[in-house]
Amino acid sequence: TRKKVYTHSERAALCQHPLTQKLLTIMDMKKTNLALSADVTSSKQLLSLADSIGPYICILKTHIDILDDFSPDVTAELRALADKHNFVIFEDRKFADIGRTVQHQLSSGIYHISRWADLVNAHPLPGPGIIDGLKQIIKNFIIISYSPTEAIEMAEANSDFVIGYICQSRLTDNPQFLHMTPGVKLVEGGDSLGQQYTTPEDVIRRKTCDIIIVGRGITESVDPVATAIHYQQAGYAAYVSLFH
Ligand code: 6AU
Repeated sequence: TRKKVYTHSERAALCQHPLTQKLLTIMDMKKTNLALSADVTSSKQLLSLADSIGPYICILKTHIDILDDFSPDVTAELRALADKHNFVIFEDRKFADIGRTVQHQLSSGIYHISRWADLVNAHPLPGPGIIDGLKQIIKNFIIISYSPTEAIEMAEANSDFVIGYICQSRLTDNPQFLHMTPGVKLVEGGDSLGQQYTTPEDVIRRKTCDIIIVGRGITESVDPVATAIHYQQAGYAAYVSLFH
């Protein structure tokens, strides 16, 4: 359990990293700890979700390589929507190779991720070279914590660059690091391919993580905007309840 619970605005003041400050300020101002995982394969659908749900989220998470009809216009429009609605774009690329290769994957190819993403993530598995490679090109990234010990070591050694973790429960009391949790639905359960779901309340209150990442719970609902508002309210109510 955490020793002290900080409000988003208290943490924004404590953090050094400009993107962490920006995210915590957005969370405070927009009253949201919801990240939308917009895992759709049509550009039109992606942009429509970003525009309609943008007001209720702090992060839009993309898998840009699943679009059937990608063009550079899509990422330009995503950037415009990020400015319009004030959210951060997180490309969930899960880099996992040697430094030189991840540099190319980040800045070259079809997607030119470093031109439009605020945030990317990486596996700690390949060792420090992955950090050094990414660091030369992009300013912000998150480590995936399938191996918590390595993830924490890497994050602490690179706190000018790493802003947090993808994890299922809080890994560290250090208020500089944001904890973001996928596998969230309003009702617990799973899918047919091994995904496990827990609730916003469980993630924010019991596991004391900071951000809920929600995909199909919103995108496959009958009314995605109304459902996103439900998740926003459930996630934020759980955060507010930490102070009572
Ligand atoms: O809510 P869902 O199940 O529709 O989507 C969950 C999203 C997907 C996954 O690629 C991602 O969260 N994810 C991740 C991330 C964010 O890195 C890690 C993980 O362990 N599990 C997971 O589902 O876009």
